[in-house]
Amino acid sequence: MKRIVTVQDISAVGKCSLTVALPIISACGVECAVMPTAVLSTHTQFSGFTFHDLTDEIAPITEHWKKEGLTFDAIYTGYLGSFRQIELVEKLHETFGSTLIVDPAMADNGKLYYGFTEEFAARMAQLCGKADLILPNLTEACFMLGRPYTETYTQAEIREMLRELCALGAKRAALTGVSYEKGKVGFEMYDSVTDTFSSYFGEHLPVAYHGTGDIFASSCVGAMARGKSIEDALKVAVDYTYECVRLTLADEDRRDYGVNFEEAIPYLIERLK
Ligand code: PXL
Repeated sequence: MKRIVTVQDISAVGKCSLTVALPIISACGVECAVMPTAVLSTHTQFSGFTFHDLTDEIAPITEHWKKEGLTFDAIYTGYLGSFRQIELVEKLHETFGSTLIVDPAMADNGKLYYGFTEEFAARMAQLCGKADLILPNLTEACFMLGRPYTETYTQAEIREMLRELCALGAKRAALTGVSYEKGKVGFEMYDSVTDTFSSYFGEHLPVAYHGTGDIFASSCVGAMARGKSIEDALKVAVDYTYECVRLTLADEDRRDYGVNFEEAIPYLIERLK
């Protein structure tokens, strides 16, 4: 069985970061070790959330894992809250040398999340430069490239951005939430190793739920660890994320802060067969 480690916060309520990465990656049949970076009462889109930083735990945990001779097939990072956490992730990567997958979770809909700055986005771009695969949405890509955010774009513009993202140093960049046609949404990826583009689109439901980026990245990582090619893993992520949103809309008791990813887990398991 493959073992990966994911580095992100625990938002106790909010259906994002570790509370989705751990169940989704486990459901894929992959061991998911966790490096929790902070504990929050909820994600930062709620008001009045509590926050307890765990940055000081990262180096000792890394040291212990090293002493135990542990190895990881991949390191997957999500929401990181500070410059120091990025630096410690770089150390973790130097220590274990595994495949690095970075979801630079820090912005959406043209805006940075609470607490982030343009300087942080520039530092995140440096971490992305060390990755085998990065999974930004369009807003995150624009902040990392210092480009203005626009809601409309052509495929040529997306491809230009993907080349620029790989010019940061990332081997492969997949832009998520890409839509060239009304009613369709998916990814476009550039693989700088093979100099090829690929894309895939599913049905676009006219809603925006928080946490879908984390669900997309987690299912992609799980599918890769199960032996799917990166392109096929990204397709699994598109289909699973769609299924999560579809089931959420069908649920009269749905929460407004996240999607019913749990209900879609049987679909994910089937989709991986
Ligand atoms: O889903 C990204 C995310 C993760 N963790 C925390 C967040 C957010 C988005 O706002 O606030 C704490």
